[in-house]
Amino acid sequence: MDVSPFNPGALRSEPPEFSRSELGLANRNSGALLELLDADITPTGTHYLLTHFDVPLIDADAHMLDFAGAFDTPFRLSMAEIMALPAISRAVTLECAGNGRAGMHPRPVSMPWMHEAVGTSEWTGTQLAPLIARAGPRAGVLDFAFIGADTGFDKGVPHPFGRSLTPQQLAELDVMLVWGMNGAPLLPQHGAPLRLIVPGWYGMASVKWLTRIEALEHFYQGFQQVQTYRFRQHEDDPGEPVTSIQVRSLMKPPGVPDWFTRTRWLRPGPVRLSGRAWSGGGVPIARVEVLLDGQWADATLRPRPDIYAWTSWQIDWAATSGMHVLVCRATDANGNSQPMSPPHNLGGFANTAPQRVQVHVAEA
Ligand SMILES: Nc1nc2c(c(=O)[nH]1)N[C@H]1C(S)=C(S)[C@@H](COP(=O)(O)O)O[C@H]1N2
Ligand SMILES: [Mo]
Repeated sequence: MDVSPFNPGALRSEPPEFSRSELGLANRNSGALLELLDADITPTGTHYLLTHFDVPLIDADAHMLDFAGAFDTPFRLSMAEIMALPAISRAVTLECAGNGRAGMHPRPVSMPWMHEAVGTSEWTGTQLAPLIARAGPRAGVLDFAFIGADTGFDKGVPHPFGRSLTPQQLAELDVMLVWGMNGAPLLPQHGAPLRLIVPGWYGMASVKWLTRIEALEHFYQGFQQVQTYRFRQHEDDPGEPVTSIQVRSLMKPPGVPDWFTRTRWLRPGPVRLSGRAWSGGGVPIARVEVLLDGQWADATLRPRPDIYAWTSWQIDWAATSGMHVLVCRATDANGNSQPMSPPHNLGGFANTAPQRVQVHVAEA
C-alpha cells in the first residue's frame, strides 16, 4: 500500500489530512530530490535533513569535544586538534529510520517521509576507535554515549539529543568523527562543526553537533536511545532497537512531472530507467527488479564507490501508450528483499515497501 498522490484510494483508512504539526516538520526536514538520483554523491544542499529540535550555531574555533566518564585518561579536544588527526574520506549512504513512514497504515503521526529521506555524501573525518582507545575505557564500561549540543522535549521529556553504542558495536562499525562533507566544512544543519557518522546504520545513530562522549558503566538511558527508535507493537512493548539499514531501492522518476501530483508524462518508445539500491552493514546489493508491464525484470547493477554507499541500477523499457505504475525492489547479498507490505510498528520505522511511480505515456 502507498499513500502517494497517485493512489488516493489508499487514504480511506487514515486521517484525511496531515496535521499542521506534520506539515511543519515536513517543511523543516527536507527530503532528497529523486530526479538527482543519478549522482553518486548527492549534491550538497539536496541531502535530506532530519533535525529533532533547533539547529545550534556553534563557533568552531571555541568548540571542544569532551571524552568524559569512566575513562582512565579523560581529555578534551579542540577542532584544530581533531582536524590534525589522520583524515579519511568515505562515501556513506545515510537514511532516516522513518523513511517511508507516510506509507504505513495506520500512519504513525511523526515526520511524514514518503521515500526521500536518503542521501550519499563523501564524509571527511577521522576514525573514532583510536581516540576511545587513547582515553582508556575502564574495564566495567558497557556503553558509550554520544551527546549533541541540541536540546528539546519529546513526550514531555526534556533531553539533549543523545545516542549510544556498546564497545562491541564500536569494534564492529567503522564509526567516524566527521568535520567535512563533499570537500567543504559541515553545514550547520548537518552538524557543524563535528558529527558522528555510523556507516550502515540508520541516521539516528549519527549524532550531529557532537559535544561529549561519555564512557558508562551502565547502559545509556537517553530518550532517543530507549524511548524511541525501537520496533514496538504497542505502547508497553519494549521492542527491538532500530540499528542497521534495511534493503531498499528508489527510481529516478522518468519523463516530466505534473508539478502538483508528480505524476509523470513521457512519450512512447525506448526509455532508460535508473535508480539506486542500498542495504545496511556494508552488505552489497545482489539484485534489483523492476515491474514493467506486469513482469519483474532484472536491472543492471554498477559497482558502488564504497561498501557503505548505494549501488546504481538501470534498465531499458519500451514504453507503450497508457498509464503505467513502475515499481522497483532490491535484494541484498544476505537474501533480504523489500516486502510488498512490511510489518507495522508504532514508530513507523523501516517501511521498505517499494516505491511506485505512476507514468502517463502519450504523444504530446
Ligand atoms: N544532535 C542531533 N543529531 C542527530 C539528529 C538530531 O536531531 N540531533 N537527528 C538524527 C537523525 S534521526 C538523522 S536521520 C540524521 C540526519 O542527518 P542529516 O540531517 O545530516 O541528514 O541525524 C541524526 N543525528
Ligand atoms: Mo532519522
